[in-house]
Amino acid sequence: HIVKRRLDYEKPDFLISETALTFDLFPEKTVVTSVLLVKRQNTKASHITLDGEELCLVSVSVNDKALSSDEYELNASGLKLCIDCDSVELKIVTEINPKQNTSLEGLYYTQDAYCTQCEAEGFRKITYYLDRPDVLSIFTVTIRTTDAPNKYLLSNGNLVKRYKEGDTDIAVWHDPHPKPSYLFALVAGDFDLLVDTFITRSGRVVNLELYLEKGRLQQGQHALDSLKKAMKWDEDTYGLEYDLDVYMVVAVDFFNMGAMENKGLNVFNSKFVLADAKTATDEDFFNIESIIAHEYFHNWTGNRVTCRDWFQLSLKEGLTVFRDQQFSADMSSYLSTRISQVKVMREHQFVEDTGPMSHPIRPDEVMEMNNFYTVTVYDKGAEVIRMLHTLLSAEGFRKGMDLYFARHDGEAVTCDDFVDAMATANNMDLQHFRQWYSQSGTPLIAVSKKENDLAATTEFTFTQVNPKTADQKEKSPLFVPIVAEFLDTSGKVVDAPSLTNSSIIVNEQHNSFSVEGTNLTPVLLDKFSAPVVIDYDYSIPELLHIIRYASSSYAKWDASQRVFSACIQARYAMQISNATPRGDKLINNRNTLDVQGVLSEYANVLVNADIEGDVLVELLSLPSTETARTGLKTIDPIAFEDASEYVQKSFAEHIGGHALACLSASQVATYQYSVEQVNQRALNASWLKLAVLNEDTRNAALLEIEQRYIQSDNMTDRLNCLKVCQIENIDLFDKLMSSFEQEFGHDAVIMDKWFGLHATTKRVDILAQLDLLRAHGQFTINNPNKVRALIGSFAFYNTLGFHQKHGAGYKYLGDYLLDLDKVNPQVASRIVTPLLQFESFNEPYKSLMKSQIERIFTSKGLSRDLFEKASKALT
Ligand code: BAL
Ligand code: ZN
Repeated sequence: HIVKRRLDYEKPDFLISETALTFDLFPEKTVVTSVLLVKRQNTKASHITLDGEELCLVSVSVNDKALSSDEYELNASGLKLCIDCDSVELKIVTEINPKQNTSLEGLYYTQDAYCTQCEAEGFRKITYYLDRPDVLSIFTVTIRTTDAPNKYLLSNGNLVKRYKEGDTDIAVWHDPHPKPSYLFALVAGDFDLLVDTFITRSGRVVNLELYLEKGRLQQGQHALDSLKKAMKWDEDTYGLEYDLDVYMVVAVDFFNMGAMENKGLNVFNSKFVLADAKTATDEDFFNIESIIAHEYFHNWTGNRVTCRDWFQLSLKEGLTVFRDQQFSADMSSYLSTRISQVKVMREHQFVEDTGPMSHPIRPDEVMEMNNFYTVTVYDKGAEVIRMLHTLLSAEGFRKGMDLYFARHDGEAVTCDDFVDAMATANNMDLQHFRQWYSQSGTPLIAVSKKENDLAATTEFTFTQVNPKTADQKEKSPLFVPIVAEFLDTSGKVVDAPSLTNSSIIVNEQHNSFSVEGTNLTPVLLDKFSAPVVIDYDYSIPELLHIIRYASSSYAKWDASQRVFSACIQARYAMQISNATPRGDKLINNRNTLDVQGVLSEYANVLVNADIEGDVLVELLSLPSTETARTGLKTIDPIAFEDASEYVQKSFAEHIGGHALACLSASQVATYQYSVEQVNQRALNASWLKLAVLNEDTRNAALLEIEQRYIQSDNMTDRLNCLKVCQIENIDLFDKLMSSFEQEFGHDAVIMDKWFGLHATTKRVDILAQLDLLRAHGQFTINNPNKVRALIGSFAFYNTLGFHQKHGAGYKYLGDYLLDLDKVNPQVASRIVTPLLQFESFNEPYKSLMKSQIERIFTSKGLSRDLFEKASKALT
């Protein structure tokens, strides 16, 4: 397995100006005829090497002259032949087996339909080609089938012709926009079709077409509405208009990713298209809106301007995630969307950066590109773009975007080109800022304060620590904007003229800032203005002061996470050392914190302060383990989980009585996906959970749950009921889960929720349960959604089941991954993630996890995907 390096990039020797593909579709033997107009760029080049994997070559000819097998070189990764003139027509015929293709990369056939996935390097499983993003070509695609059920024959661009020749149905598509091979798509099958139109701001009519599994037409309406909102939003916010006559979205059940932005023909995982009140949660509705928008936004940030090479992936993904985040914040609640983005960063991206897969948002070395569709490239990438937006303001950012498109429309470019456009348009030096693209790891910003009573000022010193990561030993200070405010003892925000755009710029190892006044409480990193960890020794009273008085709801939530985390760490420290707490309320020391006292005071603040419902729901939620353990290098996962449960239950004891009262008072309205209702349902779920965890109200709350589960008209409430009794009453949980299965057992998409809930249940016999669930009629190892729902949920979220003392949970995952790797390496490589983190756990967990990685590493026939991760973990 070869490692590719970013700095080894070389321009292609040849380009392909036109690509004509003809597909004769048969499930087990599809014939692909490719006619390429090849243009030589480098006159010194005498040979072209085309990428190709798992293909059966039938014939190859140059300018109509067939080559014999001694006129080309063929190996497992490609085809090399001589081209010693500036322009040739190359014709290549290959055969492929879409039905056997369980990797779901290239062209595959499932559920009576053909479908493709080419990003990043899947096109080479269809035909020999220059399968790299900087080779842009005009595609014409002919699809031929004798299979009558293939009613729809779709590809990119505009439909040129649809006709019949004898028994053969033929469709011809032409895409006028030059594109790299990763944006190619083909779909053939029978679907129900939901249609609408969108009139662009310049008055062009675009046909919108959603292709859905038969019988599911109604469930596509939300996705279609979301698409129209996204199209309008991109015109209003960035002046970007759609550029073809038709925009198609096809939903399929078997898909490795969430969705794919192929030009004019998006392919979606059906989980991110289908929704109605009865079958989808508020979260599903939210995700659909955001992913539909994300793929649509790629039409400009990704398709019109694409990446020069795959190391630049964040150029399109970080930027497009940022754009979909902006859109979601405009469509729904800013607070909850921002908090969920920050949770992704803290719970997944920070974790990735502490493990063997740590990489900068623009990686330097890659063995298998599919391994780099990561939270770092996507979500940290979006945070880097967000920092630019903060530094340049919305207006300056828009100017930069305009220049970026003016300069690069139709090109394949680099992250540097993007930053150059931002810098030039704003006349700003972004040299130091660029380091975010090349440096991995999470900066730790230690903050200390020193009061000068005489001058009545406070000096805050920021010390930037950049811990080394698995991929980089040497680090330097980054350019970090920290949005901040300072509260006086009465809760008023003091004037701080040294702030630029509300930000403190930390750009050296030590930066100091002086603020007028003493006894100040700093509110730091508001809205998570940079992907960093703030290490300031907040006392509990300071945190409660922020929760009472900070001007930003985000800051209140962040402070509340610190209150809970301090309690969890205190309890954990006590459990680990088996000591009894000394009960000193005010000392901010993990070992001596009076957890009950803090929780009681905190509950008091929540009950008595006038807090809006959408903020309250966030303040009632405990942090995840990953957030709560901040600062602890290794933990005992079981003891930590116990500590977290103890804090959760104690908090419920302090606030639970109030919870039931709030719940009963809440109104039940007919389901609508609206900001108000989403907040209300989330708040109800929090109250329900707390009321069940509180001993005094538990029985009443459980009765309420059963009733609500039966009576509710929507999946959100029902799933929330199931989640609560999953924690506290396994008998009721089992009863309701059986009823769920009876009602929805026929529906693959809905049953993923059921598999996920079972997989995260605390049971001593969880592994036997998993075996049973794998034998369920709806489960198949070939479907990534099923595998993620069952095995993924177990490995990522079932702490007690996964981290078993003698390693049975780890072995279970190891066994499964070795089987899965033969079916679908991409999915196997995602689900191995929890095992890679062994350095973060105490013994015996660490060694037991590591031994599974060693076992995987030494197994025969391992995919490039798993090999790369396992080998890095063991280095
Ligand atoms: N480009 C892969 C799927 C996505 O990020 O939209
Ligand atoms: Zn994307």
